[in-house]
Amino acid sequence: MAQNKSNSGLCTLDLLHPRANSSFSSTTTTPAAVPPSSPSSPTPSTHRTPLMIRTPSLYSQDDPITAALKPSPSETEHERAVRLASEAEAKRISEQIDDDLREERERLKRRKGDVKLLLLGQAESGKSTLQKQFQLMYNPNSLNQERASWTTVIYFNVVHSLKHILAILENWDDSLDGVESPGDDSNQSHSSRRGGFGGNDSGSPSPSPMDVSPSPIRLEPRDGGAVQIANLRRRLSPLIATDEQLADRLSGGITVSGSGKGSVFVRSGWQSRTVESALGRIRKRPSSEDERYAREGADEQQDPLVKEIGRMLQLCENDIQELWNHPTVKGLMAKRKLKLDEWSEFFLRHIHRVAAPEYIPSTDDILHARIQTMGVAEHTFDVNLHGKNVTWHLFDVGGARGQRHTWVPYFDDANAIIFVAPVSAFDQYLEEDPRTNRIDDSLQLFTQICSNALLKNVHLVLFLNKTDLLRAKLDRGLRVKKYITSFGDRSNDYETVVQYFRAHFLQVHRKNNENRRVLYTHFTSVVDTKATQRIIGNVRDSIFRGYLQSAALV
Ligand SMILES: Nc1nc2c(ncn2[C@@H]2O[C@H](COP(=O)(O)OP(=O)(O)OP(=O)(O)O)[C@@H](O)[C@H]2O)c(=O)[nH]1
Ligand SMILES: [Mg+2]
Repeated sequence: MAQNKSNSGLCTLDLLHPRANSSFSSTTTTPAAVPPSSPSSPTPSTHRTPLMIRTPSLYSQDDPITAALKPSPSETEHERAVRLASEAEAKRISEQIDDDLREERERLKRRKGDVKLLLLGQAESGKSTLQKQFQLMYNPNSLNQERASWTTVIYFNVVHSLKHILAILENWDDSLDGVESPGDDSNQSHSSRRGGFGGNDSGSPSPSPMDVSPSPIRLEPRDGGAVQIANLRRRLSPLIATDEQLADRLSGGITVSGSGKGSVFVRSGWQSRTVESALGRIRKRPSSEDERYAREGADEQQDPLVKEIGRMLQLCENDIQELWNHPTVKGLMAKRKLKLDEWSEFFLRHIHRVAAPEYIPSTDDILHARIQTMGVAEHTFDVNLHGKNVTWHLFDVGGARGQRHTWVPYFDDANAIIFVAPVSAFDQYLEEDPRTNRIDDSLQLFTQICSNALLKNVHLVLFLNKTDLLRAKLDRGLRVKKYITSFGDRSNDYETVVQYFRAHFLQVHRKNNENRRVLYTHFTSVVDTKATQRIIGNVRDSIFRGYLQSAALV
């Protein structure tokens, strides 16, 4: 559920309480509300002449509020009926508020013993992917329930990637003959700072199962290649045109500025809202049929839009394969003139499966799917350790610069933070600020977290993430020195590079560590379920030890 802390704190609730009671209960005329110390207080039958039978008391005409709310002496029967009805409604609301407050107080009391864990880090660092790993580990049923709704995201990722490829190709139509040499990386200095990504920067380490069928036609570079791409563009255009509808479906019509890639931000709970919004557009099915769909986890398939795009993908699969395997596309990628995000490459490589009829995303697909988090999303699950059941609240935040102000209200009662920094991003720049190198931004952000007074006692864990993509980039020959000059002439191998980045984060921590707290560091690839779940187990144990000590439970 998306949280708005400023509206759910004790302070707000305490202010509401007395107002609700004072307004309503002092004016009610039902016998239950008559104060016991006021035997002569009005009953419904005496309401017409209240002044005559009321004795001066705390509850009577001395009280200006009571006086102001007093029925008029000339009140008609009809007016009286209306007034009584509205008083009854007011009482009902007042009682409902009391019930809500009682429930909220209970919830807060229960929450006191809970563990609150924040996932922090820049956009695309892997926070939501890590959250999915927690979900898989502690609440796998919930991931199954929302499995079908990920189809919309994955279709969006595919359509958006195709749109991006065709947009880049548009600018290269005139010079197709210059890009026929995949592997030629001589022109890297021309690479834009728009934030291209590892997947394709690093190239596919091995040909994908889907890459086996080469483009059926080998055309002359200039004219033939251009004609072939023009034909593909024409045939794919109805599919590409669904990009905005899909974005709209996912975001619920909310657009967030500052996302240059035209990506979509979603608030937590989007999974059920996407389904609801789809259901609202179609005729209600008989309940038995509904159950069957729910059982099969195929609710999302009821969405006519998603269904239609599934059908289009099926029809376009060969065209997508042809575009993806086109020598021009491969050449532009090799020259880093076309930069695709890691998820784009992942889903294009698996297009045969994604475009299949009745496609349901696998767990691996869900881990690779990309959708930006807006605000703060809370996920709750129970963790049993040494026979003790403790509720954990995981707060997954939006990492883009425009989202970071939403983190602060969660700082004051956090027990632990996992800070996620993508070490593969040494050659990438912020989408929000193309002048800022991503590693640099992560270090700045980590400095702010380490030095924040509200967080000085919080258990701190650092995930140096996307190590798989870092390894692939280095294997492909990308040089760290080119992007981070301070790296100097160190060896460009994986071990040297990760230790170099780690040392920088440790230094930030050391310089901002008055409380001498420990920093737990892990090298991670959070799309790797087995390795990540082992690390989550370690993190859970270390957080739990600190939690038990601070809660004086041992
Ligand atoms: N290969 C690989 N991909 C990763 C890894 N971690 C995350 N990704 C992918 O990177 C993309 C972005 O990850 P998210 O978890 O959505 O990033 P985020 O930090 O939640 O981003 P915001 O919500 O915008 O703050 C997704 O497509 C993930 O599948 C990793 O370790 N390796
Ligand atoms: Mg996220």
